[in-house]
Amino acid sequence: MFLMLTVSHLRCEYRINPIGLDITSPRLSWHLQSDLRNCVQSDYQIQLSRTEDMAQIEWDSGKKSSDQSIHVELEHWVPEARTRYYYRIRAWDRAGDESDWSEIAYFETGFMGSEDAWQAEWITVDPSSQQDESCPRLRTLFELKKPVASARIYVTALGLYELHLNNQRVGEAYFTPGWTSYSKRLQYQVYDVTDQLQNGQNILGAYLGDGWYKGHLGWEKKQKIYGTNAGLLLELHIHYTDGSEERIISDRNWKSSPSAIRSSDIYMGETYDARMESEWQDSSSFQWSPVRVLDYSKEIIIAQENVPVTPIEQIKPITLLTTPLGERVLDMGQNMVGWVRFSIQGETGHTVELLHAEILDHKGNFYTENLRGATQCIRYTLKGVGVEAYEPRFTFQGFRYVKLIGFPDEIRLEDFTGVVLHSNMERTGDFKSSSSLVNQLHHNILWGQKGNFVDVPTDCPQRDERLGWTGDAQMFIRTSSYLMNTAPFFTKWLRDLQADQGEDGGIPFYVPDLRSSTSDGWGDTNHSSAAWGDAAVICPWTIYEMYGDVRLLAEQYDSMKRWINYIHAQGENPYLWNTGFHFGDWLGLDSKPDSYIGATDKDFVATAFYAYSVSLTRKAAEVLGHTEDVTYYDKLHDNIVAAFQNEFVTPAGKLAVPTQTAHVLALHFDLLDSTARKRTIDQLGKLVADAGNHLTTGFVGTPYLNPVLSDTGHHDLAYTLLFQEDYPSWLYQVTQGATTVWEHWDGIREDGSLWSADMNSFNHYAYGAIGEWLYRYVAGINTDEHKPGFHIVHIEPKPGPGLEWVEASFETMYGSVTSNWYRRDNNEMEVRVTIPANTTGTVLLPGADVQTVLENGKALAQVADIHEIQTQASDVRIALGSGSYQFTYKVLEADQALHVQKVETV
Ligand code: RAM
Repeated sequence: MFLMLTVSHLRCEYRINPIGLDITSPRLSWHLQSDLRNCVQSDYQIQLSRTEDMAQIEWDSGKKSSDQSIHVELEHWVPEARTRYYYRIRAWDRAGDESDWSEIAYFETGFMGSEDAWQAEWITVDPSSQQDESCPRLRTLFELKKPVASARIYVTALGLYELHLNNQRVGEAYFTPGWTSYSKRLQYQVYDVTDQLQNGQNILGAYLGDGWYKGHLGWEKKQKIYGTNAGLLLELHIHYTDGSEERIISDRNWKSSPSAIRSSDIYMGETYDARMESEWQDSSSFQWSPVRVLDYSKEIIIAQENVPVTPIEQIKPITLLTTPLGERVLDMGQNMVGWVRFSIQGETGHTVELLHAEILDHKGNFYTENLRGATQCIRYTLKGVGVEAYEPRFTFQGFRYVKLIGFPDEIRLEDFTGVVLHSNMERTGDFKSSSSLVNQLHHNILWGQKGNFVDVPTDCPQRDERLGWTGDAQMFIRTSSYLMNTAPFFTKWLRDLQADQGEDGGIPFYVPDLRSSTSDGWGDTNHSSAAWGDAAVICPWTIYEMYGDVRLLAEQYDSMKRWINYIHAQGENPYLWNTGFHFGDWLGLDSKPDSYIGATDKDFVATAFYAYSVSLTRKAAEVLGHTEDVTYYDKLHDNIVAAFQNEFVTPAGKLAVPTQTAHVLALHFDLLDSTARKRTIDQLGKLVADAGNHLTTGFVGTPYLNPVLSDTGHHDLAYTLLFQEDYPSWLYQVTQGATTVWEHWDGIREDGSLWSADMNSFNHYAYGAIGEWLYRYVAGINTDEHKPGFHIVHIEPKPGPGLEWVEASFETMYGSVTSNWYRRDNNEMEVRVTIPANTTGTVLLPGADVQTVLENGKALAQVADIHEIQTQASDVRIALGSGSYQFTYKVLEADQALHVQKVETV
């Protein structure tokens, strides 16, 4: 039979065939695909088996009448620990089609908190046998005498580990076990090593690196923040074909030795002496000495929550430069994060160095001052045998330029490869337009995400900081969730946020929080800035909207409430937040000279975010059915808004804080009555005009600036801001050759001088939050907060002066949404959209007359698949089912917003 309906893209907890889940009710999601429009799932069936042939069905949902196809739980079923479950799904749609069974996917559980978990012991190097700073190796040897059916390694470390089994690296993940709030939560990973075992003798070992656990961390460059000893905890579980099981565990019988990795540090780089390399089985360079058992908690160990960091792509240098100072520098052509893999041939004992920098200074020399104390240096000493290849493992660099020291006279570009590493999130968004500058901006935003989503959302990936700043995360979370599937990434981070939340409900400036992990404890000024701490609310809410993840919302709800309670308890008036330290509109251009803090009154910012977080927490309460809380937050919100108006709006309705950011926040958070709103909208237009049609906003105002302009009738102005190429603007840095987004609007000034080296990152995603406006407004792809996760897709393209076309796509949990629009000569407009199966959509055709719109050449009234047509002002709104549609029409002459002026693009 020819099937038109298919089920594909099987995911468990957002992941393809995950192993090591400790979730009692894992959620399954799938895509439905149909050749027909208007496809809605009527029923589904899920079957689960312990074998891939599905011979014996362990659990069967039966044909279940439901349109749910994301986050589906398996009712009345709990998985067993350390078990792989295969699953397949089929579906029926309302048109009566039935799909075939999907391909088979699987998920596998971890220890699930079972009692026999972690029989292994924590082991570490005995300090009496290793005094050097090298990364230790720990190993064990064992014999296998029977055929193996399957084998898994369960492993974690204090520090970072890299496992080797029979001289092969295990798995593809780097920087494992990942960075969490280590004293409270430490992830373990699970590897399927069935194929790496061999009959007879086997050798299993691990390198241990300092990593975030005990290497330099934070700008104060403290070491050993979480602990002093790198340690390993490992169990290898072997299932033999005869049904028996054996465990090889880390214990006092393991041996340790120093290694050729002479030192390694996330900020500082790696030093490697290849002369000291030795095979795992031999002891030619080092003695293998007894290990020490470490007394360390196993209670805090949790399964891996985030997707792992892996090498994602490779780039080749575009050229080799010689700078005016005579330095030999590779240009990778892209500010990237990861490292350089290189090959070299030379004499034994010769040392080469690679230094990494983001930019060249205005004279063209290699510039590293903005790295502050992070040396980012790779030092390699040759063994002198043939061609040697090297890449580091326990460090990463943020760089575009690589200074080569000690390399042979002749340098071949092909000997160098940039290895880009980041959390391996599925790419979901794509945006192309008629403007190559805007496309480059999109590229820069994407690379800002790649470089700063290395297990934790960081502010920067190069200097001695690289911290999970809460404010930056909330600013960029929606943009990042258009670009990639960030749900597991933020799930893990939000749990750390919750774990590091103070007893009083305060939220650290960055998560994982370093200070609460040291004996210094909480100081007065290291937590709970407005717009930073609000990440506790904005982030779970955004993940809920983007992925329909109610579970995460429920899990974070208590943390959200506690954050609100914290604010409520500050100051004398419980409805204003006018006490404490705040970053304000960080790096706003209207700041006093030499200040990082923009002109917008900090109490204004704090109170505005207070109201906003209460409004989102109220929504969360509604979703979660906490009706009493809904009433409470409603009232609280009213009181805050009243206090805000009393404090910051004149009786005549003028906003008393005369900055762009203040106007943007008051409008976006809906804090004004209609008179004040009208005046604020007009005044915002004037403020932007007074600044020569440029922005003056910092971290807090910028993310909402263009959305607010588009929402309040200043849409053309939003386009004007987008297309500015002189300072300050998004495209200024693009025209300066940026390949990532900068921390400062004027990181490199028009005269070539640089912002102070004490804080000048060229890879910082905060201002990249404009990406949200590109997807959500320009392409117009939006979800519906009442049907989150894009179960209803709203497509409202917003053309404007300067763009002739846009082609955007976004992979939702249900499948791919596209929104393409083309503004042709003669005012012809074409809008092509795709709504995924099992969702419904609305499409807004801007400047359209319902009489003249054609869908695939047919008048709208004749298109059977269209559910409803509404005319609103000069727009036509169409409600429709899934499928691809092509609308063409002539734009109404009067619609000014659509007049396209061609702008010069480079
Ligand atoms: C700097 C960075 C970071 C910001 C903090 C307040 O460290 O700019 O992004 O969040 O300051």
